Amino acid sequence: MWQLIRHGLNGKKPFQRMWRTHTLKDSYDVVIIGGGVHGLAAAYYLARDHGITNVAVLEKRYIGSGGSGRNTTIIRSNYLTPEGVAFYDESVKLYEELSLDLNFNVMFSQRGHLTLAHNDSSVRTMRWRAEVNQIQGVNSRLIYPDEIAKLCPHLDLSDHPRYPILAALYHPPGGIIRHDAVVWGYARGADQRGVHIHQMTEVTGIDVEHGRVAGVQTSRGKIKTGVVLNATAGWCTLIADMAGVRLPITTHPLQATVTEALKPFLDTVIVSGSLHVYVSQSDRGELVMGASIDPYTSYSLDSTLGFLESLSGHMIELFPFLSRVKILRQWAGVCDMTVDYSPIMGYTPVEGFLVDVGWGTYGFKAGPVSGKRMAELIATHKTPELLKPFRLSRFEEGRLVGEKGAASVGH
Ligand code: PYC
Repeated sequence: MWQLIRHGLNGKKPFQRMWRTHTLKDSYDVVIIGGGVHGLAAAYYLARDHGITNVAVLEKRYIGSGGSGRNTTIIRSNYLTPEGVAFYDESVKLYEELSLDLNFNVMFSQRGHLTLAHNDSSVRTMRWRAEVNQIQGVNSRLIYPDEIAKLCPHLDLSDHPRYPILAALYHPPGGIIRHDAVVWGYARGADQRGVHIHQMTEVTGIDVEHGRVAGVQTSRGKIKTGVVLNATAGWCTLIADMAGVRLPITTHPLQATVTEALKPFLDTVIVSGSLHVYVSQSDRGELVMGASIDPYTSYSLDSTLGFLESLSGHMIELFPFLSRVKILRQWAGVCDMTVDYSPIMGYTPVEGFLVDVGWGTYGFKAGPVSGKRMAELIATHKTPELLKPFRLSRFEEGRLVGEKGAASVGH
């Protein structure tokens, strides 16, 4: 506040930049490809927890311009697999402390998260999720229409809708966050500890010699390094191909949209797997909404009318009074999907080339934990327990982590 007033009065003195620009050095100890929440968090924890600061984060556009700036900002840990629940739970805990940790307000609003069940089989799945969550100490439980009505009185809870609401998985710690603030906070924290953040720096090749990473070629020159972390979303297979590593991933668009600002009425996050919608109300009053991934592989960031029509139809089934509300804007991101809806983290067959990829529609909520644990792996050369289930080799070992608690993937 005082800073704003001072700035207004002295007019000319610009705000201090949150991170600096640097010339690209010839070599770094660690090169992180991707300046989203995952790459920046990994850089931050490498520096903060392990004193590894000779680190470059390479971003082909501006930081947060990929999935980190395109998601619908939902944070939760009410997954189905024990591996997923433990992993995302650590992320929620890190997010709870993040404003203090970064000394930057990331506006985490733990307003509660409801996943609606419209038929007997989804009630069963929600009960199953609640039990897995509770066994692992995660606050989730099954609730019924009388309690749902108290949390969200505007939902159509009558018995006439095509998809009546029978129950919901209620997850009080879930909520939404300010995604740009998370990216900027991690960037500032990493920069303050000596990490170099290079925006507008595209990776064009990865040098591998005798099965080991030797360097990275970029649009601004070559870098020598022994450790490369692929923390990209959308283009992770293209980057891995440069190192000669094939990833079992396909890439799909995921669209989202917001309405005009409305008087606050929605205090929780609402998700319906059967209707393929999720919605929250932002602090500006807009409804932030999304649906399933587009059912075709593509790198397209186009918005389609088909998406908007089906999303609006489903939203009106849940909230009939929204039928006259206007759409303000629409956008898309690209999601790297694995067959088990779980990410891939850790070593690859190329020594020194690590991945933090396959984040589908669940990447933003995992940024802190993946950053922290990938940093630990790079620093200690020991795979943390939380990361082991998500190793690349699980696909050839047949040890998939079928994560049916992932949203917006239309199981
Ligand atoms: O997993 O909560 C989720 C989610 C919301 C939107 C996309 N994924």
